[in-house]
Amino acid sequence: GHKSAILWFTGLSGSGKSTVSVALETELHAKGIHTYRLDGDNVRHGLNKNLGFSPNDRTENIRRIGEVSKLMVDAGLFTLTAFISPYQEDRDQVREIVKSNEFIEIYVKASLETCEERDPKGLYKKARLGEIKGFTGIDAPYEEPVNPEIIIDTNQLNIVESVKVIVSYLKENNYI
Ligand code: GGZ
Repeated sequence: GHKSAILWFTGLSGSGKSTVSVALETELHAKGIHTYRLDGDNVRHGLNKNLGFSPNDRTENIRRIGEVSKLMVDAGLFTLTAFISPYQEDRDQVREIVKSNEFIEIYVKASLETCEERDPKGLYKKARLGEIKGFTGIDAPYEEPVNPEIIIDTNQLNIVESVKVIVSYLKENNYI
């Protein structure tokens, strides 16, 4: 058996949240664990398609994702969320609506320099040129997690190593 929880990935655009969460999900499936992954592709185009990137809209984005994640955890799923979630207060708010051991904050840490170098969608370049306003890390804030359960430094770790760190945490804390 296992004890379901929200695996809340947070970090800059390009830090590796999506990549690591996809790889972790594959690993959990191999262990027979049921999961659901929430990311921009299935949330910002559906449930949250009326929201943009203003501070208020980001807060509402995270609030809704938190509420949906709570329902999924109640249904017995490991829920993996991959959103920048730049505000500590918003992440803390999600932590508060579930039981204390049901929220695992995973800080996917990479320097802004690294993220900007990766720039898989060319968005940092656009932000630097002023074509996108209010881009996280450039002209909008990212508040580093104060007390995350797990830190994944993707400047140092590859995907396989990153997944191992999280799986070890889940084993040591009797989630799986
Ligand atoms: C940050 C933006 C912005 C702005 C569009 N700021 O690399 P991506 O493309 O796939 O990840 C980013 C994604 C961030 O959406 P989230 O829902 O995770 O953000 S938040 O938690 O802050 O609500 C990026 C793209 O959307 N994107 N405009 N201005 N990222």
